[in-house]
Amino acid sequence: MRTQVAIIGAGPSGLLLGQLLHKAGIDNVILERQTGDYVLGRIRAGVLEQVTTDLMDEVGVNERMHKEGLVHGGFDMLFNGQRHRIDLQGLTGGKSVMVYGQTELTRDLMEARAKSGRTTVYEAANVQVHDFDTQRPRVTYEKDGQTHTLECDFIAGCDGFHGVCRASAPRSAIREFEKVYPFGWLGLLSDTPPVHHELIYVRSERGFALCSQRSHTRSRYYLQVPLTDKVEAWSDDAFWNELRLRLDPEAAEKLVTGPSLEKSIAPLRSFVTEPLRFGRMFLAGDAGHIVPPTGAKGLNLAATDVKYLSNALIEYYQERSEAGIDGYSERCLARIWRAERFSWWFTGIMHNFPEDGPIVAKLQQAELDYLINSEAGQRTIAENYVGLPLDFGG
Ligand code: RFL
Ligand code: PHB
Repeated sequence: MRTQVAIIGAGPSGLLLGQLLHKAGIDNVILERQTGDYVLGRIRAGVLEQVTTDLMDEVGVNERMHKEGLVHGGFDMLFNGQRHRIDLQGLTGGKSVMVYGQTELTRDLMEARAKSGRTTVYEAANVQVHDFDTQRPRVTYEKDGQTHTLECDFIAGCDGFHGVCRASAPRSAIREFEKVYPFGWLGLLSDTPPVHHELIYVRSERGFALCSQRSHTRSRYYLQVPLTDKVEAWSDDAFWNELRLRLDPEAAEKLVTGPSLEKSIAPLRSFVTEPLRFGRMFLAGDAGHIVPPTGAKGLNLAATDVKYLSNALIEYYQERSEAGIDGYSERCLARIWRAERFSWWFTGIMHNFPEDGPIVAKLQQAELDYLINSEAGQRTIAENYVGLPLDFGG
């Protein structure tokens, strides 16, 4: 088989890249290790920045998103027992975010992919990338007991943090920056009405909590937990009791509980790979970087990476110019580091770091107190949360 761009991974970055290239008439094949249902079963992001919804508009996969997505013009921060609203719209000249689950966005992109007629191979085993340092890269994979070869012009590594593409880059050409946090997030999904119409980010002495949602009838909650905790040890009752203890009395009173549909623990990490290009192979999304989820940036960064990458590839095919692909890594990394900084900082002021001692907790409280009482402070949070413009910094 031959194609122009071989895309590894059918998560949001691979599917969105496939759609952007398809719209520009560029042939592409997606190879995914798992089944489609498995990919859809992963409960992850919930908050889309406007740049992401704009991209979904651009590829024409937006009908259900605009019908079912919830536009949020602000969110609450709870600390020292008090809730404070960050008025995203008022502080950013009218910008907002949209609450629409990654599962739904992925499902919409999968349906559009099926309609596009381009090839997607699910359950592609033992995917390996070859010769990306030459003009004629290849990808091999196994399907139904047979080995296949996909010849291509470029390889897009959209295969997430544990993927094969980054792992195949020569160690001498790659630099990795990593910070692993000493706690994880225990998430619970339930068919219960959200405790509040907007999100609540909670800093409490018992640890961070987040009240999020997927719809008016489906809630998503998170608790900061030690990395040693096992999800099996957390009964639904234990989760709800602990959440209540981290909320303010009004929210604790209002909280509607119910059986969990899903419960899992995710570790928190900041991670960046430099560069994001190795000859004719590019990394995009979680394959190249990870942010702690506090800033809700992971999926949005994946979307902007593939926007930059599709622009670069379209420029290559339409204008025979390599300027875009040459600049891809640097351009993406500037945006990635800004989001990494915000996510690291927001994680740092909202979580408990018991090993750092009581002075750090006091300093966190003082910082939050300053931010919330300063319009400049609130604006800094708001403009980063809604997402910096694509051309920020030139
Ligand atoms: P994905 O989604 O991991 O998809 C990669 C795909 O590649 C496949 N794959 C392979 N295929 C073939 N061969 C191989 N060797 C392969 N290895 C892997 C995998 O099966 C998979 O299908 O990466 P992608 O597309 O870059 O998307 C990134 C996002 O999924 C991620 O950044 C977000 O979910 C992060 N995130 C959030 N982001 C936000 O923008 N807003 C949020 O509110 C938000 N909340 C979250 C989050 C992530 C979380 N977890 C669990 C990590 C909340 C949580 C709890
Ligand atoms: C979610 O709804 O899963 C979610 C929302 C906001 C975050 C992280 C996760 O910052």
